[in-house]
Amino acid sequence: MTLTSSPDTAAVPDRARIPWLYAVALGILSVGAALGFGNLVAGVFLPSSSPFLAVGDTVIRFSPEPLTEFAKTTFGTADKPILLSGMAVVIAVVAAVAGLASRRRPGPGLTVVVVLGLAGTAAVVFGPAFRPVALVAPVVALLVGVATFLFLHRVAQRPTPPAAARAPRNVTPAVESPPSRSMKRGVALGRRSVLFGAVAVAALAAGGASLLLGSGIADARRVVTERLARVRLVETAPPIPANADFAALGTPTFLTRNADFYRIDTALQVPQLTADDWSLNIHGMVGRETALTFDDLMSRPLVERTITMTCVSNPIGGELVSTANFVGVDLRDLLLDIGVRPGADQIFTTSSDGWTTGTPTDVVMEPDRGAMLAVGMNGEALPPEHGFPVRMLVPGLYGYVSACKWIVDMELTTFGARRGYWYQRGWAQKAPIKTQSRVDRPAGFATMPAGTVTCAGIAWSQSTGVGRVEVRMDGGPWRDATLTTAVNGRTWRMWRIDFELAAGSHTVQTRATDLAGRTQVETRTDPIPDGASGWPATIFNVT
Ligand SMILES: Nc1nc2c(c(=O)[nH]1)N[C@H]1C(S)=C(S)[C@@H](COP(=O)(O)O)O[C@H]1N2
Ligand SMILES: [Mo]
Repeated sequence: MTLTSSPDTAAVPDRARIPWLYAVALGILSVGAALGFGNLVAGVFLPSSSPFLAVGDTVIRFSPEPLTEFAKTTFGTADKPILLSGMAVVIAVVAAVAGLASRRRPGPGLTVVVVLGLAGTAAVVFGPAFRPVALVAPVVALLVGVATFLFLHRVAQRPTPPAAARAPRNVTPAVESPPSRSMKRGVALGRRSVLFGAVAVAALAAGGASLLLGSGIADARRVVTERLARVRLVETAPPIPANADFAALGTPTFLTRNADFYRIDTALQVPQLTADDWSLNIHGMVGRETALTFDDLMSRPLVERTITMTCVSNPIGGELVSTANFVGVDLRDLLLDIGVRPGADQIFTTSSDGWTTGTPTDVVMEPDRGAMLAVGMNGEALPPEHGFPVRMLVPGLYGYVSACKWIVDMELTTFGARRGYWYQRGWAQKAPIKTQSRVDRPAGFATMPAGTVTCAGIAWSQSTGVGRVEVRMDGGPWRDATLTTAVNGRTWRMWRIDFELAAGSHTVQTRATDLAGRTQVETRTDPIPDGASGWPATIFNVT
């Protein structure tokens, strides 16, 4: 017996060896069809039940902290597309190997397809917010994967229908000669490629259609935006003065457009929660347990506040800081109504995708802190990426200990009783925002013309406010920069200053001091565990 059997000599036609290219395609198409249909079905039933995204979420949840930190700081907001692409490559390689392992018998490859399917199902089942309906998508994906694999395996192994079935028995060879071998080949390739191609198109169509399935969030947001336009605010944010930034010199604009607002979260797929579906369960050490609907929230007095948010992961000079006008309910007032029992030192919040954090109760209950449950951002409903329909905000605390997006649960408890997501991963339990400054102009390693060189940037110290920014060139004496009009203590403030500089390499450094007289710390530390410190230094050239 030979290892390679030609179609003519194979005793058992379905043991024919599949050409390697078809074997690779067999594996990839089976798994691709499974993922495409899994995504489509998830889109119809429950978006968070997509097996592919659930596996991604699981990868994030179990990634060691240094890896996630590396991903966040290296790729920023692109970390998620990069993770998903990486996963797609790994899965494609595994699928190709599965195909190659099944060039004769379907068994080995089929096993791999089933294992992948079960992994996707497990990721959904053990995900943060499992509901039985979430099983539909991964189970459909598994079945589609198995069926596609078996179907394509047959197609690949039986390129042509058996000769006997094709050629009429009693036709004389002289009249109609049997197809030559090369012709048979052509027919085989044709049929096989057509069927493989059809499966590829179906898988892509299913995957593509899942993207088109609007989640209804756009409509739900429009309704909330219109509602917000009609409400009477009990507290409005004063208009931002025209000279509140040095955007013409390269600082950010005072208010950050929603599309430009920095985004940090662990959600691979933005939770698809509508205002109608939303409710917030407030329980634990409270006066009376309360379940708030969106209407309940909107019927409370609504306030508008201009707040600068900062991420603890922001490195010196980093971009993870933005400012917006937020509309929502005053959180202190709400908690005073509900009642907080003595000893409840932690407000533990959970998002609809299972992320958690703990915020110090005493900070939220400070009369001037301005903590809120926000529903609006810069004149619109919260964008889905920023927590639609409701998120929490506490000026002066880094986002990871205060700013729960897609918030659905609030438990008044103690710090001893529950540990939030990032605290479990080595970050500080409490994290007030550190006074910081940043140089926006000149950009690092920029070349500026000799003479008067204008430097400009931002500084923040929520929720005290920036009182002073000092700047020095090449280690020289500190000079006071000109500051923009202060908007409020919860927001950043921009600065500018001119230097007369000769040609050569220069280094500009800044340090901010808040209105309570606390100066930005000189010692450089990493973001972990409670935020980066140190004076920024920007090197540039003058010619
Ligand atoms: N549900 C949820 N909320 C979250 C997070 C998250 O991962 N999940 N990340 C927090 C962190 S670390 C920050 S800095 C802020 C960022 O809010 P933004 O994306 O709206 O700028 O959200 C916070 N709220
Ligand atoms: Mo953050």
